[in-house]
Amino acid sequence: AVANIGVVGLAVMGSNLARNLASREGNTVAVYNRSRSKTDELLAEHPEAGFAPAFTYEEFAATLTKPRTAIIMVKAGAGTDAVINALVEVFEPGDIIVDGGNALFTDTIRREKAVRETGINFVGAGISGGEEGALLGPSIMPGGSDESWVTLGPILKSIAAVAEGEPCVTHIGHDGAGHFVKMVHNGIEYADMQLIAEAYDLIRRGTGKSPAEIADVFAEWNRGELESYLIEITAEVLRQVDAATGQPLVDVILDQAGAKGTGAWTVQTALNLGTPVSGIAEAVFARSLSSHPEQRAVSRDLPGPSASTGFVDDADAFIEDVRLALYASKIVAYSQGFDEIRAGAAEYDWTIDLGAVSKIWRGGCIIRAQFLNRIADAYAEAPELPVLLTAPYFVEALGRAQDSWRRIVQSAAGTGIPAPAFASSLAYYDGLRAERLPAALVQGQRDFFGAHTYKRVDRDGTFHTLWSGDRTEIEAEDTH
Ligand code: NBP
Repeated sequence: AVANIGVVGLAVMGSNLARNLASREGNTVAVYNRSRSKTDELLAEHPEAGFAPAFTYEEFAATLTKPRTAIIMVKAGAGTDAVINALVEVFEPGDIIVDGGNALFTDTIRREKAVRETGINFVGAGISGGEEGALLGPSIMPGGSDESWVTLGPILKSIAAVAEGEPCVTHIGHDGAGHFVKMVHNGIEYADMQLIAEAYDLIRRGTGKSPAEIADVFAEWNRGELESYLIEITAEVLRQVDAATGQPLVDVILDQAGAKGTGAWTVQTALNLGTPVSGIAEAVFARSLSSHPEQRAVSRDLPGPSASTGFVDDADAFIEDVRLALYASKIVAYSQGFDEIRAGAAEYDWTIDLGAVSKIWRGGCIIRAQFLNRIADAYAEAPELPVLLTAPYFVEALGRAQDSWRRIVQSAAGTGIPAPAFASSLAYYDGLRAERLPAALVQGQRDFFGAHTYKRVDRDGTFHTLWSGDRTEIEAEDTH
């Protein structure tokens, strides 16, 4: 046995992670892939890494020092189960199996339970940052037991991205906690991308500026409170010119956004938890809407607004309004995401340090941004904060932004430019603020057709109105 860590699955993510591990002092990395060709290729291309190759699971186990530690980087789903089953056969109690793929957290909970019975530790770890992150330093969100963190912590810290001197990894919580947090990270990423896309669309259609000019706007924004990786790459994408046609690349890319499913998981899970992640949901649905060309084709001639849809009078003022609307909506999206993590922790009995989560997202991952420091500050001050956006810093920012935010949502609606994530974030904000919600009327309707009962503002108890009788009110059993 020569290797202190192993990687199973040598496609782009696994081979980059293996190279990252091998580049760290003191590591010898065992590598295994189902089809031999990927292993051979990696060895040939990276002799400097000093990999210890294995061509069967038995060899892989024999190559690893005890307690054996292996990171699985295969296609999430059946592939993960196949590899886990194979490793359980050749590993021993005390060894550690890490799934670094994008597993659904409920799969991770199931796998952890099954593997634990063999005495082997199982850790589901969300790894963010794409192929470059895997190679140079990802943000890592490991779940699993406290014991496995003792062995795994130093290894993961050595390969993670570093933000402000701190490694972008922390033990998130037990069993599925890491993959849950990674899922919500991806959901927030969907929302952030959609909000940026809406900002671009509003500026383009509102001011007539070219993509290259809008690239300059984003580059400028990236020097202020919106500073983030996503804003930075947005400027780069908008500046790109298509070599074949000489047009802006963004104008020749088909406008149908793809998705790999983690955004949908975030929303499905939020629905189960009863957590309103409306900004994330709008982002997922905006991608779905874009990807139905047949529906869009038959809808093209639907009537639009009768008001003039000419360019705005003061482009600079409009752009500043869009910037503030983007910032406010972004605060809402992150607040909703952290709300989902809190709800998930309560449901699945995890202790999750929300401030620590925001800190490990400052580097290595797609949503990395200065902004995350503000979230860390908010939770440092009030760890049990029930709504992130009520932290003093965000209250101030929302107060500063809200007039602009309202103007932009109004102007989007008035001119027929779809801005679903901007609009729903504002509606969420106003819903939270409302002294009274029309939920009272919904309760009345539910009582009318289903005798679902209601509570009163002025008396304890549960009540039902005899709608089909004399319409007097009676005390009722609490049914729902
Ligand atoms: P893929 O998701 O494309 O998976 C390919 C790998 O899975 C190959 O090594 C393949 O082996 C192996 N595999 C399959 Br498929 N079925 C297997 C089985 N039954 N037994 C053993 N191995 C099997 O690779 P990737 O893009 O490198 O992603 C790896 C993981 O990382 C995924 O879970 C992904 O969701 C996650 N992730 C990806 C990114 C990203 O930016 N790409 C970011 C973050 C997380 P073979 O060579 O023999 O076919």
